[in-house]
Amino acid sequence: MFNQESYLKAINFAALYHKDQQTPKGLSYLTHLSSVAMEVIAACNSSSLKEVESTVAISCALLHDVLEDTNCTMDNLFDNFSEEIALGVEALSKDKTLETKKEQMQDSINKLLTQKYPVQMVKLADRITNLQTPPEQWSKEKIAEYLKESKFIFSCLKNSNIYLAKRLEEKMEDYKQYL
Ligand SMILES: [Mn+2]
Repeated sequence: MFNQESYLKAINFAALYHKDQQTPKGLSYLTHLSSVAMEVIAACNSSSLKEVESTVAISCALLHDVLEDTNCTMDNLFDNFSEEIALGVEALSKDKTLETKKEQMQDSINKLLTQKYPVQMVKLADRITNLQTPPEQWSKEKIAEYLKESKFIFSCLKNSNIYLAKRLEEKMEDYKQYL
């Protein structure tokens, strides 16, 4: 079980910063954040995580794009959430000063590997959520590249949660239909 008040605090905070941001398909960005949180909640339930671990995982799920996509700073996170959550969100964020997407992904994985499993789980849940039908404008090459990157994420972080690892594996298998 997790703490419902923490969920409300995190989703309200995220909504305030993401404002009218949309997904590549034109949906409210909150659909992405709540879907990632939904995957994490399902995993927490089936893996009997402690309440404190679930709260870190679910809060990080709701906040995972707030540094990357909005003007929210680490100070804003530290003012509102525990150190574990703030540093978890930081590890889940790409360093956009790094030149290539590949370097950004490698750096993010390296940071995540220094974090506990509840934070690492969020990256698996994020990728599960992002493996829905690809946007129409994506080329076959881009789709293949995305699948390859997903396999890399899976191989690095699969030990964080067996339920999410299995779900990601199934999603990647299903995604091959778009190649
Ligand atoms: Mn995301």
